Amino acid sequence: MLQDKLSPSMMCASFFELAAQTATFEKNGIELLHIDVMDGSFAPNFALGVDFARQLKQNCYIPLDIHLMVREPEKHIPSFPIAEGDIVSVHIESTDKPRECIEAIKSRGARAFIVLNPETPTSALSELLPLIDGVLIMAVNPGFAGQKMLPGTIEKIAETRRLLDEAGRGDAEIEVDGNVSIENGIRMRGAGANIFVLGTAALFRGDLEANIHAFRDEVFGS
Ligand code: S6P
Ligand code: MG
Repeated sequence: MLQDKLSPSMMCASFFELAAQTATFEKNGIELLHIDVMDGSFAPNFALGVDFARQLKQNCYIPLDIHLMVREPEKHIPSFPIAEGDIVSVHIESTDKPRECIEAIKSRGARAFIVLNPETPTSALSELLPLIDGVLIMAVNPGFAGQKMLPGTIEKIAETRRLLDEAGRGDAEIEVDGNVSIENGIRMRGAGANIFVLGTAALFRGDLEANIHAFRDEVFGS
């Protein structure tokens, strides 16, 4: 069974308390830090970027989970400070060169995930199944925190898990992003997700440490 992992969405963090918040994540064994990168075109907003990722890399030992919501990601992957243990996710619609992106990510020792938007069918993955390390499934349209999970998300997680398993890729992970509350997280995990991006729905409100414990208790049963 794949290891359950938490990946706090850093665009929801308090920039005024970043050092304290990342220290809390280290202390509580948080597995990944989710970094949303947008270009105002592929996704209708701007969020985090290369310099922010670099600062996190220099000041915190938790691996990075870089979510690229930009056109032509192949042009930007070389700028990011990635290494072994990090994840970089690329939207299938954002590039004509998904194989080049996957290779560029893997050549740096990082792990390559393909992202499926709510509207994107799982069939978009087919030729890439042997090459990828995981799939990031969007439960909301890219751009903003605080949205509601779209219908069909749970079924899509289950279908993706089935496709991966049938392709002999039981080792490939499924990450889910958007409105990962405790209630939704239980259903997402039941369908086969093992990496959970936590934003405003479950983490960045009130006491971070208590929220981490509550999510692990209720969703992972640990
Ligand atoms: C959305 C972005 C996400 C959000 C996250 C917020 O474009 O990719 O990573 O930051 O979904 O979480 P929540 O719980 O506020 O939906
Ligand atoms: Mg994201």
